[in-house]
Amino acid sequence: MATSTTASRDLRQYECGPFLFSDRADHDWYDRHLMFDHVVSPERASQRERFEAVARSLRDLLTQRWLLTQQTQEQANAKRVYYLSMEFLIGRSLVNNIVNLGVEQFVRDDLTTDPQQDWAAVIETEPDAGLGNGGLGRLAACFVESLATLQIPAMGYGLRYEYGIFRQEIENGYQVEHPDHWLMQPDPWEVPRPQETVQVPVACSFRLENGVIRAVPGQASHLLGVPYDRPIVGYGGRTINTLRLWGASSPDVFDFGEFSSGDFVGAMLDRLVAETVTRVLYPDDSTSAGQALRFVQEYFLVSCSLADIVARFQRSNDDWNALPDKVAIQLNDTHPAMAVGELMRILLDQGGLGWDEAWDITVRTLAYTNHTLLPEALEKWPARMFELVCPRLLEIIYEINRRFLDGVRELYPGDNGRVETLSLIEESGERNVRMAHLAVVGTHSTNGVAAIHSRLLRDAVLPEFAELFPDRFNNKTNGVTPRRWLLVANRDLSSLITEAIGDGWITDMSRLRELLPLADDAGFRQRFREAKRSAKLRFADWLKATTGQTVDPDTIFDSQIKRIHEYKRQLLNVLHVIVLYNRLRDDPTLQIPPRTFFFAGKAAPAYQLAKLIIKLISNVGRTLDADPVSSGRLNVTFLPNYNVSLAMQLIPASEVSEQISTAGYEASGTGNMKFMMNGALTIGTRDGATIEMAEEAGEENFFLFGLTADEVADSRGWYSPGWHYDHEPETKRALDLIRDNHFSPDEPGIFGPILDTLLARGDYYMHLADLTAYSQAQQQVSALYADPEAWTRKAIINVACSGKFSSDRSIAEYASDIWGAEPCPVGD
Ligand code: 26Q
Repeated sequence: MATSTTASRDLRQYECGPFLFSDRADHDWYDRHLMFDHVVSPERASQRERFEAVARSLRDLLTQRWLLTQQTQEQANAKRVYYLSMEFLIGRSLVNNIVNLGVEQFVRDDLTTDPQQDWAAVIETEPDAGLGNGGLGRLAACFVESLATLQIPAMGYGLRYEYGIFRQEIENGYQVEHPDHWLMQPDPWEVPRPQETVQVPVACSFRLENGVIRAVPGQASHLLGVPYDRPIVGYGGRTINTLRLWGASSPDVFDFGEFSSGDFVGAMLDRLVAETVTRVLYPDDSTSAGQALRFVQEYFLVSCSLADIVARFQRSNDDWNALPDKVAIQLNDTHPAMAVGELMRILLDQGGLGWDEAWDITVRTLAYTNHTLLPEALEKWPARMFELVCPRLLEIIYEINRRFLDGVRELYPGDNGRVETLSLIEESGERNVRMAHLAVVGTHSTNGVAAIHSRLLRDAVLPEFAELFPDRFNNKTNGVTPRRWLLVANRDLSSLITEAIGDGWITDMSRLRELLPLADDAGFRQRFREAKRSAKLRFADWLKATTGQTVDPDTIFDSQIKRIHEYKRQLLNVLHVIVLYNRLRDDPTLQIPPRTFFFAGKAAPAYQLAKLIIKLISNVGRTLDADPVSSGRLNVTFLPNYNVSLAMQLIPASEVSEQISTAGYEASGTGNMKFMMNGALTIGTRDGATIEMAEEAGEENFFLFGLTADEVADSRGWYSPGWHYDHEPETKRALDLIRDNHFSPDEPGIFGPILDTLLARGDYYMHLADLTAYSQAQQQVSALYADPEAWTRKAIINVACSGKFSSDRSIAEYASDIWGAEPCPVGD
């Protein structure tokens, strides 16, 4: 690293976006941060210290633009979008910020001039901010980036979990969870704003009893919500929006009385309990276990965010009726659905409005996105939790329900069944609030995240609501940001695209269609293959360096990377691998193009079967490696600790994308889109957004197979996995091989629960129904791969037709159809 001011440091010499610079000629920010922030001599600075110094220099660089964005939006008094989400799966920010700011040249020339410095290693020291479980959290992160790129005044609100999604290690094939203390070292991107702390009233207080935190009903207290702001840089660096994450704290540092009397733990308790609220992300992505702490987290997010939104609104407006014209609040699933009650509370109790006026404003301000059809994921909260923590919200929810059901009775006299179905309150057993019902009734828009999902939501999950509110139900097909998932993740392919059609695609992905004619150009196909090859080599090097695992780039790279869940059917993939293995055992001379089957994903810590699936994948991998008949020809690799950074490495290198959920269960999927943009071919079911991807590219460029969602639903009554076992020899042999402990000689019987779900318990996700069709589709994949020209042609067509799946398109649709929000350009 150059520590002297040899080169001119004047930023104005660079083409680096619309920045404002002070008149100082001396811009050696990096050197200053490196030395002064940590009081370390630059030659001896660690990689981590170097990362922090680069990040802090970039923050300096973007500060004035960030402030200007806020001023511009405030002065314009433009309508603002607030995206409320319990999860933001951000990943690393350094390279994305450099690229979106357009300062690569500056960073290269000025910050990275030391030939000794290993910049790849510096980049790797940034923690992967894992404040989310999977798709829903990553979608929120893509959406805030697109909002900034489209220059829409917007803010994300979430929680500043001290521990993100756990770090996964694989020991002897088993998942082991470790805490992810990502904030151990100060995060250079966040700006704490203690002056803007908000109070969250809580109707109980807490005490420690034998090491367990217990609520004391009736003794009111409050929590503090401290904002930590992160810059969200739009592409081109013009708009820099804010992601505000709330950290929980308590008003009193400690009780001096207790401290003096020697009760040190008691003296610190309030603070301990308060900080527990944002200590850790719940690592479940599909079950709502009804934990009290999760309830408090949701309430805390809603209470802090609405207080902040309302304060912001009141700075420029004095009429509550203007709220829906100035504020649009999007609820990311039902997790923040208490916002319906909380906004009503503010309007009634603080604003002094009447019920009807308050209700009209609330409904017009809020909108709700549903992300799942799995019944076990639909949130219900016991009324007693509301009573304990926020009884006024419960009172308001009861009143919403009373008025709503009065209306229903008027429309459907005597139809008590319908009243029970629609009620916001579940009355059988313990009283529960049905959060999805609250969200539909209390908002003006309910959207699904892919066409098929929105249709099923309307027709199968909430038909009675759709009948009442037909205009509220709509679809917004998901998208992903092409900056992170193509431009940054895949430099080879993105350069090739830019060379061919210019760089307009970066902010207008529909332009990718201009690549279509090049699918028939042999020279372009050659270069496209070279880009894929270099991504494969880069991945192999990266994997070797970070985990020590080796992979053979001369094999087909086939990837299934996502949370481990039965409905996603990692088991179907493994069963097919075992089918291929049996074929090789029968005939070792069989020609099968060598493949590496990559798996990666985390299982919820309490989801035993998902954890056993990881063990099966690992053991199959080990067995096939050790068997000369399959070694080097069928490789199964489980990559530990799937996160955003791993996805950014593996997706560009992948040739086959596995999207094989039971039709009707994957709401959309977003990984599917990332693979498509990066030139992988998809083998998949007609589920989620995969259907729309195949529509865009043409089914002839996809490998679609298996039951449709309607067929799955129709066969529920009579489907019998045993029939497939009895009548399909390859299915039987694959299952028998597992049963005979071929993959578990040292732990006989361990895969019993997997065989049980597939055979004894009815195979709910219909693996066996689809196995034959899947194997046939896989055979077509192998056959096509043997013809590189035909393969590449389809891959290019896929990239060219992936434009629809940019989150810019999704956000533009939300902005015009749901939010009524418009760009607010930030000038120079
Ligand atoms: C709820 C209550 C208590 C604890 C945890 C939860 C919880 C947390 C996360 C429930 C669900 C989730 C996450 C769901 C999710 O990621 N859904 C995915 O959303 C993507 C974006 O729309 C879709 O592409 C995926 O299809 C969908 O599975």
